[in-house]
Amino acid sequence: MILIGQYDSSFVRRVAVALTLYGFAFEHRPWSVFGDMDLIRPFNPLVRVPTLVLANGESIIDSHLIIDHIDGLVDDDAVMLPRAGEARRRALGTVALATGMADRMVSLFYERALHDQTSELLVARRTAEIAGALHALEAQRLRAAGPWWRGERIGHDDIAVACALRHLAESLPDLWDPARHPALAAHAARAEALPVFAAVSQPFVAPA
Ligand SMILES: N[C@@H](CCC(=O)N[C@@H](CS)C(=O)NCC(=O)O)C(=O)O
Repeated sequence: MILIGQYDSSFVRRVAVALTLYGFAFEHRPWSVFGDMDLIRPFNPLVRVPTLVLANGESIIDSHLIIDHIDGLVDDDAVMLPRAGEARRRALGTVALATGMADRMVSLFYERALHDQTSELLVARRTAEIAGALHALEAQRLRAAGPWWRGERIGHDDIAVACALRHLAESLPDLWDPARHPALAAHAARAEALPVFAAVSQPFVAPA
């Protein structure tokens, strides 16, 4: 398997953390969606990361689909998401909130960085959406008593939130105040202290 994309993307990072925790060997191509567009395009016409290239040459695009694929390769006792039922729906809801917030972060970052004239309307909308997602995630984390969202074992929901928070703190630092979201800050610190998060990391690089 080949994983394309840089670890400053929370989407790429959550896939790499999951692959590593599951013990899957993979090659990493830290290609940039700006500097390495021509390298990425043959594997993903949308030129987005993460893209996972399988041994048969098939590409899987989008972190959700990649994680769905690798979850299908592991045993029930190892999988980091409930297979069915209300627990699955809730965990996926947390993943959707965290990755949806990251989508809004990417949109806001591009709006600020790539447009000569930014849309104040869009900036205001994205800023409010990110604040709303942080508020909702903080409330969820406060309700979760254990070390991780669903108890003693780390899951895709925990990984998605931690990766999104690091991505936020580095790409849009003015929007992240740990003092306003202490439960999320503690969650991020617990995740970032794990060897896998240290190994799968890269400081944020703005598009040149
Ligand atoms: N829904 C996608 C989002 C992936 C995404 O937005 N990746 C960004 C990097 S953080 C990207 O490829 N941006 C390039 C672009 O949109 O042109 C996923 O979960 O994989």
